[in-house]
Amino acid sequence: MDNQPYYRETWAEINLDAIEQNIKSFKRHVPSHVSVMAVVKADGYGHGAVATAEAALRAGASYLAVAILDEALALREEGITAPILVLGWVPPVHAKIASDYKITLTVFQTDWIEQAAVVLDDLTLTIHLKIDTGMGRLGIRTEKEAKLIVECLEKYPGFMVEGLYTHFATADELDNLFIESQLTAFEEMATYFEREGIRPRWTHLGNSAGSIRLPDRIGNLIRVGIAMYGLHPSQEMKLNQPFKLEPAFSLHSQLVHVKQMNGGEPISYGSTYRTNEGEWIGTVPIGYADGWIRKLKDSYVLINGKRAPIVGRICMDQFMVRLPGKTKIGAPVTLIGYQGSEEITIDDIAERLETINYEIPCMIGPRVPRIFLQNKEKKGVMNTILKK
Ligand code: PMH
Repeated sequence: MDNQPYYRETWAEINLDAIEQNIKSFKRHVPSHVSVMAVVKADGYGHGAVATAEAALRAGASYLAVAILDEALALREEGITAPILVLGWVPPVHAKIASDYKITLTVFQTDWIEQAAVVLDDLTLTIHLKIDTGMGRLGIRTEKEAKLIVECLEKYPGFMVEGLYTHFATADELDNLFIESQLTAFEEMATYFEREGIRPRWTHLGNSAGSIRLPDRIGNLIRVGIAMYGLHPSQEMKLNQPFKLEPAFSLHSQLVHVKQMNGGEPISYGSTYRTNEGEWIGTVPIGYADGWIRKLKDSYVLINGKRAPIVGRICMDQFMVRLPGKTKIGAPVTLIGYQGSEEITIDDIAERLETINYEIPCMIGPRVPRIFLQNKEKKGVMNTILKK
Protein backbone atom coordinates (compact mmCIF):
# COMPACT_ATOMS: atom_id res chain seq x y z
CA MET A 1 0.00 0.00 0.00
CA ASP A 2 1.29 3.45 -0.91
CA ASN A 3 2.30 5.95 1.71
CA GLN A 4 2.24 9.18 -0.21
CA PRO A 5 2.69 12.53 1.52
CA TYR A 6 -0.08 15.12 1.77
CA TYR A 7 -0.05 18.66 3.05
CA ARG A 8 -3.64 19.63 3.73
CA GLU A 9 -5.96 19.29 6.70
CA THR A 10 -8.73 17.54 4.81
CA TRP A 11 -8.77 13.81 4.21
CA ALA A 12 -11.02 10.76 3.86
CA GLU A 13 -10.48 7.76 6.12
CA ILE A 14 -11.09 4.35 4.62
CA ASN A 15 -11.62 1.60 7.15
CA LEU A 16 -10.27 -1.50 5.42
CA ASP A 17 -11.38 -3.71 8.32
CA ALA A 18 -14.97 -2.73 7.49
CA ILE A 19 -14.44 -3.75 3.86
CA GLU A 20 -13.01 -7.10 4.94
CA GLN A 21 -15.95 -7.64 7.30
CA ASN A 22 -18.48 -6.84 4.59
CA ILE A 23 -16.89 -9.29 2.14
CA LYS A 24 -16.79 -11.98 4.84
CA SER A 25 -20.46 -11.34 5.65
CA PHE A 26 -21.33 -11.87 1.99
CA LYS A 27 -19.36 -15.09 1.91
CA ARG A 28 -21.33 -16.35 4.89
CA HIS A 29 -24.61 -15.23 3.33
CA VAL A 30 -24.25 -17.07 -0.01
CA PRO A 31 -23.91 -20.88 -0.47
CA SER A 32 -20.34 -22.20 -0.22
CA HIS A 33 -19.99 -22.80 -3.98
CA VAL A 34 -20.54 -19.09 -4.67
CA SER A 35 -17.40 -16.92 -4.99
CA VAL A 36 -17.11 -13.15 -4.64
CA MET A 37 -16.09 -10.65 -7.31
CA ALA A 38 -15.26 -7.32 -5.67
CA VAL A 39 -16.36 -4.37 -7.81
CA VAL A 40 -13.64 -1.73 -7.47
CA LYS A 41 -14.44 0.44 -10.48
CA ALA A 42 -14.40 4.24 -10.21
CA ASP A 43 -11.43 4.02 -7.84
CA GLY A 44 -13.25 1.61 -5.56
CA TYR A 45 -16.40 3.80 -5.53
CA GLY A 46 -14.14 6.65 -4.43
CA HIS A 47 -12.52 4.65 -1.62
CA GLY A 48 -9.26 3.87 -3.48
CA ALA A 49 -9.19 0.91 -5.86
CA VAL A 50 -5.88 -0.71 -4.93
CA ALA A 51 -6.32 -0.75 -1.15
CA THR A 52 -9.96 -1.85 -1.32
CA ALA A 53 -9.14 -4.55 -3.88
CA GLU A 54 -6.38 -5.85 -1.60
CA ALA A 55 -8.74 -5.79 1.41
CA ALA A 56 -11.41 -7.69 -0.53
CA LEU A 57 -8.87 -10.29 -1.69
CA ARG A 58 -7.59 -10.72 1.90
CA ALA A 59 -11.18 -11.37 2.97
CA GLY A 60 -11.61 -14.10 0.38
CA ALA A 61 -12.83 -12.40 -2.81
CA SER A 62 -11.52 -14.30 -5.83
CA TYR A 63 -12.17 -11.89 -8.70
CA LEU A 64 -12.10 -8.11 -9.22
CA ALA A 65 -14.25 -6.02 -11.55
CA VAL A 66 -13.67 -2.57 -13.03
CA ALA A 67 -15.48 -0.50 -15.66
CA ILE A 68 -12.68 0.33 -18.10
CA LEU A 69 -9.40 -1.19 -19.25
CA ASP A 70 -7.35 1.67 -17.78
CA GLU A 71 -8.63 0.78 -14.31
CA ALA A 72 -7.65 -2.86 -14.79
CA LEU A 73 -4.16 -1.90 -16.00
CA ALA A 74 -3.74 0.45 -13.03
CA LEU A 75 -4.40 -2.50 -10.68
CA ARG A 76 -1.86 -4.63 -12.57
CA GLU A 77 0.68 -1.76 -12.35
CA GLU A 78 0.26 -1.91 -8.58
CA GLY A 79 1.12 -5.61 -8.59
CA ILE A 80 -2.38 -7.07 -8.24
CA THR A 81 -2.36 -10.50 -9.88
CA ALA A 82 -5.96 -11.61 -9.15
CA PRO A 83 -8.28 -12.10 -12.13
CA ILE A 84 -9.91 -8.84 -13.25
CA LEU A 85 -13.02 -8.46 -15.40
CA VAL A 86 -13.72 -5.23 -17.31
CA LEU A 87 -17.50 -4.76 -17.12
CA GLY A 88 -17.68 -2.11 -19.84
CA TRP A 89 -17.04 -2.19 -23.59
CA VAL A 90 -13.34 -2.09 -24.45
CA PRO A 91 -12.35 -1.01 -27.96
CA PRO A 92 -11.40 -4.23 -29.80
CA VAL A 93 -8.04 -2.73 -30.89
CA HIS A 94 -6.99 -3.01 -27.22
CA ALA A 95 -7.69 -6.75 -26.99
CA LYS A 96 -3.97 -7.52 -27.20
CA ILE A 97 -3.16 -5.31 -24.20
CA ALA A 98 -5.89 -7.10 -22.23
CA SER A 99 -4.45 -10.46 -23.27
CA ASP A 100 -0.88 -9.40 -22.37
CA TYR A 101 -1.99 -8.35 -18.87
CA LYS A 102 -4.33 -11.32 -18.36
CA ILE A 103 -7.39 -9.11 -18.10
CA THR A 104 -10.82 -10.58 -18.82
CA LEU A 105 -13.09 -8.63 -21.16
CA THR A 106 -16.86 -8.42 -21.53
CA VAL A 107 -18.02 -9.47 -25.00
CA PHE A 108 -21.42 -9.34 -26.73
CA GLN A 109 -20.89 -8.22 -30.36
CA THR A 110 -19.81 -10.34 -33.35
CA ASP A 111 -18.07 -7.37 -35.01
CA TRP A 112 -16.08 -6.91 -31.85
CA ILE A 113 -14.93 -10.54 -31.94
CA GLU A 114 -13.94 -10.25 -35.61
CA GLN A 115 -11.90 -7.08 -34.99
CA ALA A 116 -10.30 -8.32 -31.77
CA ALA A 117 -9.34 -11.61 -33.48
CA VAL A 118 -7.23 -9.67 -36.00
CA VAL A 119 -5.40 -7.81 -33.23
CA LEU A 120 -4.91 -10.96 -31.15
CA ASP A 121 -3.56 -13.08 -34.01
CA ASP A 122 -2.69 -16.33 -32.23
CA LEU A 123 -2.88 -14.97 -28.66
CA THR A 124 -5.69 -16.03 -26.37
CA LEU A 125 -8.11 -13.77 -24.52
CA THR A 126 -10.35 -14.71 -21.61
CA ILE A 127 -13.87 -13.34 -22.02
CA HIS A 128 -17.22 -13.23 -20.25
CA LEU A 129 -20.29 -13.09 -22.47
CA LYS A 130 -22.81 -10.51 -21.33
CA ILE A 131 -26.53 -11.07 -21.73
CA ASP A 132 -28.95 -8.15 -21.68
CA THR A 133 -31.99 -9.50 -19.86
CA GLY A 134 -33.65 -6.17 -19.22
CA MET A 135 -31.10 -3.55 -18.19
CA GLY A 136 -31.03 -2.26 -21.78
CA ARG A 137 -27.38 -1.25 -21.52
CA LEU A 138 -24.94 -3.86 -22.87
CA GLY A 139 -25.36 -7.46 -23.92
CA ILE A 140 -26.72 -10.13 -26.22
CA ARG A 141 -30.48 -9.71 -26.38
CA THR A 142 -31.92 -12.52 -28.47
CA GLU A 143 -31.26 -16.17 -29.34
CA LYS A 144 -30.60 -15.00 -32.90
CA GLU A 145 -27.79 -12.75 -31.65
CA ALA A 146 -26.53 -15.58 -29.45
CA LYS A 147 -26.40 -17.93 -32.44
CA LEU A 148 -24.24 -15.46 -34.39
CA ILE A 149 -21.91 -15.10 -31.39
CA VAL A 150 -21.56 -18.88 -31.12
CA GLU A 151 -20.76 -19.17 -34.84
CA CYS A 152 -18.22 -16.38 -34.57
CA LEU A 153 -16.51 -17.93 -31.54
CA GLU A 154 -16.26 -21.25 -33.39
CA LYS A 155 -14.22 -19.44 -36.05
CA TYR A 156 -11.79 -18.00 -33.50
CA PRO A 157 -10.61 -20.51 -30.90
CA GLY A 158 -8.39 -17.87 -29.20
CA PHE A 159 -11.34 -16.60 -27.17
CA MET A 160 -11.74 -18.50 -23.89
CA VAL A 161 -15.32 -18.12 -22.67
CA GLU A 162 -14.88 -18.19 -18.90
CA GLY A 163 -18.11 -16.49 -17.86
CA LEU A 164 -21.72 -15.75 -18.72
CA TYR A 165 -23.46 -12.90 -16.97
CA THR A 166 -26.22 -10.36 -16.78
CA HIS A 167 -27.07 -7.31 -14.69
CA PHE A 168 -30.27 -6.62 -12.76
CA ALA A 169 -32.07 -3.32 -13.24
CA THR A 170 -34.35 -3.37 -10.21
CA ALA A 171 -32.77 -5.69 -7.62
CA ASP A 172 -32.80 -2.91 -5.02
CA GLU A 173 -36.60 -2.58 -5.19
CA LEU A 174 -38.73 -4.89 -3.11
CA ASP A 175 -41.05 -5.89 -5.95
CA ASN A 176 -39.75 -9.16 -7.48
CA LEU A 177 -41.64 -9.13 -10.76
CA PHE A 178 -38.95 -7.69 -13.03
CA ILE A 179 -36.05 -9.52 -11.43
CA GLU A 180 -37.95 -12.80 -12.00
CA SER A 181 -38.33 -11.97 -15.69
CA GLN A 182 -34.58 -11.25 -15.90
CA LEU A 183 -33.79 -14.55 -14.16
CA THR A 184 -35.98 -16.45 -16.64
CA ALA A 185 -34.43 -14.69 -19.63
CA PHE A 186 -30.93 -15.51 -18.34
CA GLU A 187 -31.85 -19.13 -17.72
CA GLU A 188 -33.06 -19.46 -21.34
CA MET A 189 -29.87 -17.94 -22.72
CA ALA A 190 -27.64 -20.05 -20.47
CA THR A 191 -29.49 -23.17 -21.66
CA TYR A 192 -29.01 -22.12 -25.28
CA PHE A 193 -25.25 -21.60 -24.83
CA GLU A 194 -24.96 -24.89 -22.97
CA ARG A 195 -26.64 -26.70 -25.86
CA GLU A 196 -24.10 -25.13 -28.16
CA GLY A 197 -21.26 -26.44 -26.01
CA ILE A 198 -20.50 -23.17 -24.14
CA ARG A 199 -20.43 -24.06 -20.44
CA PRO A 200 -18.35 -21.37 -18.74
CA ARG A 201 -16.76 -21.77 -15.34
CA TRP A 202 -18.60 -18.72 -13.96
CA THR A 203 -22.18 -17.58 -14.22
CA HIS A 204 -22.95 -14.33 -12.43
CA LEU A 205 -26.09 -12.28 -12.06
CA GLY A 206 -26.08 -10.65 -8.66
CA ASN A 207 -25.02 -7.12 -7.79
CA SER A 208 -25.12 -6.35 -4.04
CA ALA A 209 -28.91 -6.14 -3.94
CA GLY A 210 -29.52 -9.28 -6.00
CA SER A 211 -26.98 -11.25 -3.97
CA ILE A 212 -28.47 -10.13 -0.66
CA ARG A 213 -31.99 -11.02 -1.76
CA LEU A 214 -31.55 -14.17 -3.87
CA PRO A 215 -28.29 -15.72 -2.64
CA ASP A 216 -29.00 -19.16 -4.15
CA ARG A 217 -30.34 -18.05 -7.53
CA ILE A 218 -27.59 -15.82 -8.87
CA GLY A 219 -25.02 -18.28 -10.25
CA ASN A 220 -21.66 -19.17 -8.71
CA LEU A 221 -20.11 -15.69 -8.52
CA ILE A 222 -21.54 -12.47 -7.06
CA ARG A 223 -20.49 -8.98 -8.12
CA VAL A 224 -20.48 -6.99 -4.91
CA GLY A 225 -20.04 -3.23 -5.18
CA ILE A 226 -21.87 -0.80 -2.93
CA ALA A 227 -22.39 -3.23 -0.02
CA MET A 228 -18.68 -4.10 0.13
CA TYR A 229 -18.16 -0.45 1.09
CA GLY A 230 -20.78 -0.86 3.82
CA LEU A 231 -23.60 1.03 2.10
CA HIS A 232 -27.10 -0.27 1.43
CA PRO A 233 -28.16 -0.58 -2.21
CA SER A 234 -31.37 1.33 -1.42
CA GLN A 235 -33.36 2.67 1.50
CA GLU A 236 -35.98 -0.11 1.09
CA MET A 237 -33.23 -2.68 1.39
CA LYS A 238 -31.78 -1.01 4.47
CA LEU A 239 -34.94 -1.98 6.34
CA ASN A 240 -34.65 -5.61 5.23
CA GLN A 241 -30.90 -6.15 5.49
CA PRO A 242 -30.23 -9.75 6.67
CA PHE A 243 -26.69 -9.02 7.92
CA LYS A 244 -24.87 -5.95 9.15
CA LEU A 245 -22.97 -3.70 6.78
CA GLU A 246 -20.09 -1.62 8.11
CA PRO A 247 -19.51 1.72 6.35
CA ALA A 248 -15.86 2.20 5.40
CA PHE A 249 -15.76 5.87 4.38
CA SER A 250 -15.53 8.94 6.61
CA LEU A 251 -14.54 12.50 5.74
CA HIS A 252 -12.57 14.85 7.96
CA SER A 253 -11.11 18.32 8.12
CA GLN A 254 -9.97 20.89 10.69
CA LEU A 255 -10.76 24.51 11.43
CA VAL A 256 -8.06 26.66 9.87
CA HIS A 257 -9.44 30.04 10.98
CA VAL A 258 -11.75 31.20 13.77
CA LYS A 259 -13.08 34.68 14.48
CA GLN A 260 -15.77 36.48 16.48
CA MET A 261 -18.00 38.69 14.36
CA ASN A 262 -20.00 41.85 14.84
CA GLY A 263 -23.69 41.86 14.00
CA GLY A 264 -24.66 42.02 10.32
CA GLU A 265 -21.30 41.16 8.81
CA PRO A 266 -21.38 39.27 5.48
CA ILE A 267 -19.98 35.79 4.94
CA SER A 268 -18.75 34.36 1.59
CA TYR A 269 -19.58 35.07 -2.06
CA GLY A 270 -22.74 37.02 -2.62
CA SER A 271 -22.90 38.04 1.07
CA THR A 272 -25.92 35.77 1.44
CA TYR A 273 -25.36 35.22 5.17
CA ARG A 274 -25.13 37.99 7.79
CA THR A 275 -23.76 37.27 11.24
CA ASN A 276 -25.43 37.91 14.57
CA GLU A 277 -23.60 40.05 17.13
CA GLY A 278 -20.79 38.12 18.82
CA GLU A 279 -21.15 35.01 16.64
CA TRP A 280 -18.09 32.75 16.17
CA ILE A 281 -17.34 31.76 12.58
CA GLY A 282 -14.88 29.04 11.53
CA THR A 283 -13.34 28.29 8.13
CA VAL A 284 -13.15 24.68 6.89
CA PRO A 285 -10.66 23.95 4.07
CA ILE A 286 -12.77 21.80 1.72
CA GLY A 287 -14.98 23.08 -1.08
CA TYR A 288 -16.88 22.24 -4.20
CA ALA A 289 -13.68 21.37 -6.11
CA ASP A 290 -13.27 18.54 -3.60
CA GLY A 291 -16.83 17.35 -4.20
CA TRP A 292 -18.40 19.22 -1.26
CA ILE A 293 -20.75 20.88 -3.68
CA ARG A 294 -22.56 24.20 -3.31
CA LYS A 295 -25.90 22.44 -2.91
CA LEU A 296 -24.72 21.39 0.58
CA LYS A 297 -24.87 25.00 1.78
CA ASP A 298 -27.80 24.35 4.13
CA SER A 299 -26.22 21.31 5.78
CA TYR A 300 -23.94 21.04 8.80
CA VAL A 301 -20.73 19.43 9.98
CA LEU A 302 -19.69 18.10 13.39
CA ILE A 303 -17.30 20.05 15.61
CA ASN A 304 -16.67 19.22 19.28
CA GLY A 305 -19.41 16.60 19.06
CA LYS A 306 -22.02 19.18 18.02
CA ARG A 307 -23.67 20.21 14.77
CA ALA A 308 -22.20 23.36 13.23
CA PRO A 309 -24.26 24.76 10.32
CA ILE A 310 -22.58 25.80 7.11
CA VAL A 311 -23.16 29.52 6.56
CA GLY A 312 -22.89 31.39 3.27
CA ARG A 313 -22.00 29.90 -0.07
CA ILE A 314 -19.56 27.02 -0.34
CA CYS A 315 -16.42 28.17 -2.19
CA MET A 316 -14.14 26.13 -4.44
CA ASP A 317 -11.76 25.14 -1.62
CA GLN A 318 -13.38 26.29 1.64
CA PHE A 319 -16.60 27.07 3.46
CA MET A 320 -17.58 28.76 6.69
CA VAL A 321 -19.49 27.39 9.68
CA ARG A 322 -21.25 28.96 12.65
CA LEU A 323 -19.58 27.71 15.81
CA PRO A 324 -21.39 27.22 19.13
CA GLY A 325 -18.72 29.41 20.78
CA LYS A 326 -15.02 30.14 20.77
CA THR A 327 -13.29 27.12 19.24
CA LYS A 328 -9.60 26.36 18.73
CA ILE A 329 -7.98 26.53 15.34
CA GLY A 330 -7.22 22.91 14.47
CA ALA A 331 -10.45 21.59 16.03
CA PRO A 332 -11.47 18.41 14.16
CA VAL A 333 -14.33 18.79 11.70
CA THR A 334 -16.27 15.68 10.68
CA LEU A 335 -18.20 15.93 7.41
CA ILE A 336 -19.07 12.22 7.18
CA GLY A 337 -18.74 9.98 10.22
CA TYR A 338 -19.07 10.09 14.00
CA GLN A 339 -18.21 12.68 16.60
CA GLY A 340 -19.38 11.79 20.10
CA SER A 341 -23.01 10.75 19.87
CA GLU A 342 -23.61 12.63 16.60
CA GLU A 343 -23.21 11.02 13.20
CA ILE A 344 -23.48 12.20 9.61
CA THR A 345 -23.88 9.27 7.23
CA ILE A 346 -23.35 9.04 3.48
CA ASP A 347 -27.08 8.32 3.27
CA ASP A 348 -27.80 11.65 5.04
CA ILE A 349 -25.75 13.52 2.45
CA ALA A 350 -27.33 11.56 -0.42
CA GLU A 351 -30.81 12.38 0.88
CA ARG A 352 -29.97 16.05 1.16
CA LEU A 353 -28.66 16.05 -2.41
CA GLU A 354 -31.65 14.00 -3.62
CA THR A 355 -29.39 11.31 -5.00
CA ILE A 356 -28.18 7.80 -4.19
CA ASN A 357 -25.43 6.95 -1.70
CA TYR A 358 -23.29 5.53 -4.56
CA GLU A 359 -22.67 9.06 -5.79
CA ILE A 360 -21.31 10.53 -2.58
CA PRO A 361 -17.90 8.82 -2.11
CA CYS A 362 -17.45 8.88 -5.91
CA MET A 363 -17.83 12.64 -5.93
CA ILE A 364 -15.23 13.32 -3.22
CA GLY A 365 -12.46 14.24 -5.61
CA PRO A 366 -8.84 13.19 -6.06
CA ARG A 367 -7.63 16.30 -4.19
CA VAL A 368 -8.81 14.67 -0.95
CA PRO A 369 -6.16 12.16 0.18
CA ARG A 370 -7.42 8.75 1.26
CA ILE A 371 -5.94 7.45 4.52
CA PHE A 372 -6.27 3.69 4.94
CA LEU A 373 -6.87 2.15 8.34
CA GLN A 374 -6.22 -1.50 9.01
CA ASN A 375 -6.50 -3.08 12.47
CA LYS A 376 -7.42 0.49 13.54
CA GLU A 377 -3.97 1.72 12.52
CA LYS A 378 -2.92 4.00 9.68
CA LYS A 379 -1.55 1.67 7.00
CA GLY A 380 -1.11 3.93 3.99
CA VAL A 381 -2.07 7.10 2.17
CA MET A 382 -3.23 7.62 -1.40
CA ASN A 383 -2.69 11.15 -2.68
CA THR A 384 -3.50 11.27 -6.38
CA ILE A 385 -2.37 14.90 -6.61
CA LEU A 386 1.12 14.46 -5.22
CA LYS A 387 2.25 10.92 -5.86
CA LYS A 388 5.84 11.12 -4.62
N1 PMH B 1 -22.06 -5.40 -11.96
C1 PMH B 1 -22.20 -4.41 -12.86
C2 PMH B 1 -22.23 -4.77 -14.30
C3 PMH B 1 -22.32 -3.08 -12.43
O1 PMH B 1 -22.45 -2.13 -13.35
C4 PMH B 1 -22.31 -2.80 -11.04
C5 PMH B 1 -22.48 -1.41 -10.51
C6 PMH B 1 -22.16 -3.85 -10.14
C7 PMH B 1 -22.04 -5.14 -10.63
C8 PMH B 1 -22.15 -3.64 -8.65
O2 PMH B 1 -23.40 -3.20 -8.23
P1 PMH B 1 -23.63 -2.75 -6.72
O3 PMH B 1 -22.73 -1.61 -6.47
O4 PMH B 1 -25.07 -2.35 -6.69
O5 PMH B 1 -23.33 -3.93 -5.89
N2 PMH B 1 -22.77 -0.44 -11.44
C9 PMH B 1 -23.30 0.77 -11.17
C10 PMH B 1 -23.61 1.67 -12.18
O6 PMH B 1 -23.38 1.45 -13.44
N3 PMH B 1 -24.16 2.74 -11.66
O7 PMH B 1 -24.23 2.58 -10.36
C11 PMH B 1 -23.71 1.36 -10.02
